[in-house]
Amino acid sequence: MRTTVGIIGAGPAGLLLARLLHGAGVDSVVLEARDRAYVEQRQRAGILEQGTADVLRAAGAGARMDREGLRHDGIELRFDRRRHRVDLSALTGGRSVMVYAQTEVCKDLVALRLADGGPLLFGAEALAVEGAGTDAPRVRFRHRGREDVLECDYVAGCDGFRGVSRRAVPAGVSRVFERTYPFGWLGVLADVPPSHDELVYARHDRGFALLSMRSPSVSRLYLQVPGGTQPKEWSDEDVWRELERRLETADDWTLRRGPVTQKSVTPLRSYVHEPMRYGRLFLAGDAAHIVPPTGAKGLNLAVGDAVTLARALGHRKETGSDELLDAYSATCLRRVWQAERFSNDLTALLHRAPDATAFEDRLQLARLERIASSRAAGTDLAEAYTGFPLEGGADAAAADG
Ligand code: RFL
Ligand code: PHB
Repeated sequence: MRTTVGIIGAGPAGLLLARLLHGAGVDSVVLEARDRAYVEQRQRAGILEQGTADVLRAAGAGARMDREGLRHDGIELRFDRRRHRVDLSALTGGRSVMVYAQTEVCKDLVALRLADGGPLLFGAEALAVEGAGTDAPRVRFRHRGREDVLECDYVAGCDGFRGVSRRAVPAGVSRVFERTYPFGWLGVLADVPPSHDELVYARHDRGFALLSMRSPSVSRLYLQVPGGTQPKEWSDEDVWRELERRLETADDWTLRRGPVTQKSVTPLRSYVHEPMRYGRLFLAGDAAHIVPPTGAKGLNLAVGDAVTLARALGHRKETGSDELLDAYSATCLRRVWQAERFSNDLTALLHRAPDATAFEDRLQLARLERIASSRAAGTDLAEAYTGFPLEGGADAAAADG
């Protein structure tokens, strides 16, 4: 099998890249290890930055998002039993975020890819990327029990944090920067209308809690839990009681309970692999970097990488110039590191470390007070939360594609 761009992984990064390349007249093959149901149903992100929503619209993947997604102009910070609304729009000159689940983004992009004529191979597991440093890279993969080879001009490693593509970068070239946190998030999905119309981020002496949503009738809730926690250690009753404690306010706000339909634990990690390119292999999304979910940045970074790579490959096709491909890693990493910084800061602001001292508790509260009382501090949070601009602009990028 032969193609111009071999794309490993049909998560948001790989699917969006395939769509943008199709628009730019660059052919590609997408290899996805899992089946379609897995890709479309895995519960993960829920918040799209405004720039991400703009990219999806310009790529022709925004119609259902605009009908069913929920535009949010603010978030609530909760601490000391008090509530403070961060008015994202007022602080950023009108920017907002969109509540639209990753599962739905993936469904929309899979449907478009199939309508574009594919190819998108489910159950096709990449085993290795070979010859990344040559002009003729190849992806060895297994599909329906048979081994096969995809010959490419370029390979896009969009295979997530546990994928194989990163391994094709020689050890002497790779640099890894990482931090693991001594806690994780227990996440539940519940069939109950959200108890607040915006997201609530709560700092509590017992640990962080987050109230989010998937739709007007489905809540998504998270609790900070110790590292290594198993979901089965928490009964539904335990989860609700703990959420009530951490989200409690001095006013008459109450938490609505409902049937829990899913429960899982995610470890928290920060990770960056540099460079994001080796020869003709380009890493995008979680394959190259991970952030703790606190800042809701992971999916948005994956989208940014896909846009930057699609633009560079389109430019190469149009002009024969490698200029944007050569700049790919550095261009992405500038934005990645801003998201790493923000995600780490917000995690530190809202979580309680197992060894936190009373002094550190007071500092957290002072920082939260500062965000609540200073327009400058609030603006800093609001700008980062609604998203850092894409170099070259989202519209320009998607219009290319
Ligand atoms: P993905 O989504 O992991 O997709 C990678 C795909 O590659 C496939 N694959 C392979 N295919 C072929 N051969 C192989 N050898 C392969 N190995 C792997 C996998 O099956 C998979 O389909 O990576 P991508 O596209 O880079 O997308 C990244 C995002 O999924 C991730 O950053 C976000 O989900 C992070 N995240 C959030 N991001 C946000 O922007 N906003 C949020 O609100 C948000 N909340 C979250 C999150 C992640 C969470 N978890 C579970 C980690 C909340 C949580 C709890
Ligand atoms: C989610 O709804 O899954 C979600 C929302 C905000 C975050 C992280 C996850 O910061």
